[in-house]
Amino acid sequence: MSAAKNYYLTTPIYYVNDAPHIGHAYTTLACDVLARFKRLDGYDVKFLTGTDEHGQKVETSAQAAGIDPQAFTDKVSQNFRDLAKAMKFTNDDFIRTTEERHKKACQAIWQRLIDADEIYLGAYAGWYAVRDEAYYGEDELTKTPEGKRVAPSGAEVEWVEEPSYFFRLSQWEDKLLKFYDDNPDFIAPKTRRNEVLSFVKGGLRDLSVSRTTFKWGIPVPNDDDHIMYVWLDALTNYITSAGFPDTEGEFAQRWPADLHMVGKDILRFHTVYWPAFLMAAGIEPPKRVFAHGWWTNEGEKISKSLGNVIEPNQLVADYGLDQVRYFLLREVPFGNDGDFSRQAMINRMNGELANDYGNLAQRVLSMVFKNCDATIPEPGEYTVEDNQLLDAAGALLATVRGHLDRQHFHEALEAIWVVIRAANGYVDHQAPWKLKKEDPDRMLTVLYVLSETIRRITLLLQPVMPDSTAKILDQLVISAGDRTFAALASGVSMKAGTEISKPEGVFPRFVEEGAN
Ligand code: ME8
Repeated sequence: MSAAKNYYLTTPIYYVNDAPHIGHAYTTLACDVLARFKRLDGYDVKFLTGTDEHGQKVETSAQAAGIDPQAFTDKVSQNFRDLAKAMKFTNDDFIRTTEERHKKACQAIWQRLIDADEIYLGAYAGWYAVRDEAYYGEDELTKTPEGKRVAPSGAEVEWVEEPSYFFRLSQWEDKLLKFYDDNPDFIAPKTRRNEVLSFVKGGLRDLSVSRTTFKWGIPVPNDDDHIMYVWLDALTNYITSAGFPDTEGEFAQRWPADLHMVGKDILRFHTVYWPAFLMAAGIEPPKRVFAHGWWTNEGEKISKSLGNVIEPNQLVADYGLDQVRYFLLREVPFGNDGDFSRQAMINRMNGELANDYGNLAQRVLSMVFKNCDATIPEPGEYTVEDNQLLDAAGALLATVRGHLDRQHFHEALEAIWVVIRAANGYVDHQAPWKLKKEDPDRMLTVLYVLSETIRRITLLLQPVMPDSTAKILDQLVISAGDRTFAALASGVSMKAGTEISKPEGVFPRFVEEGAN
């Protein structure tokens, strides 16, 4: 048995009807940052992402492309793997719902639900939105000016009548409400929790969990006419990857998951259906579901028909990977909707990255290089100002950890920037370039305090900006073994006497083409 603390987190699995866009990159990026942070903080992490390959929507897209669904999903699923590579995501598993291990898990959970009498055979007559792969009640629909019925998400609905198995969701209302009550942190942010609570209090209908009118899905055990409803299939991925139906071994160690990260559009599936399915099957629900907001592009809703889809690869090509990773998590309070604008991207890139952080590292390391024989100096006695800055940098790990445990990325970054700004203020105030002549010993202490502050900040920024921070840590000649958060314990600090390598700027300014 390993003594390490476990942390299991997941992204939604993405539909393969579409090429990956900024929204997909956003969710997975948030998880990647948490996964990297937890690993550096001593956790044994499992980070899962993957693709949702069954259902009517995917079948229709495959037909439109003129290829069979398996060949189609093979192709599009690869785009999501390529995205993960391009964004340097560190997922430990990539699940595809067409894999044999997943079929086994789905059929096993189905069998548990049948054995517990939580599923019965009936007939469905009602509205279905293929785009959301979701059933809607008449009362939830509105009509467009053209007279089309649409779901609250804006998706068109169609009338469906077919034999169907049903999950006894109506029996789970009280049990779900008790579960939310006992687990106040299960749904975040708070506003989303309130939405779910009022939805459940409004009463739950039994849920259709099989379809007969198309074939692209996992067959229902002992009834080949039916395939499983794609959301029962999709949600089950989270336990498949943990080893289900084998409930010993990895599953015992990993489940329940610590965090399902999702967009606000799929909150109901994760906080109502999923815990109900699991409890009904005798499996513990996950510990937490966080629903983040949606991105718009220069104020407009992102959609293929508007032609304003933001491709992650293009963003990275335009601004740089770490810059994009930083921007997406810094620009918007995590949980709120956010707007992508070129100007906002450039402002963050030039202001916070090039001016604040990049410049701090570059000017301090250059002074160490030039004025201290390229060697981290030995500090003398500390002044009040020195201690203030060192204490602020020393307190950061606990602060950032607290924010990230609540998925408050923007606050974690802001806390780090408070120290970066304080460090820049300290440089200006202490003016080490003047001390060089007036008080060289004092200059050594000042440059030591600054090097140590940069080391702490940079270690903490690794999860968000892995490439740039690696370059700064290389310049400080911090060995690979000294880059975990164990190196942030109190009492651990920069080794005086370390010979540093020649500093080079790591965060270029964005200059508009044609500008000089
Ligand atoms: O819903 N802004 O898959 P999906 C931010 N297969 N995030 C966005 C976004 C935007 N504009 N657009 C999409 C599914 N997302 C199901 C999930 S899980 C068991 C099954 C993100 O391909 C957001 O995380 O439609 C959203 O939840 C996810 O993409 C939906 O991806």
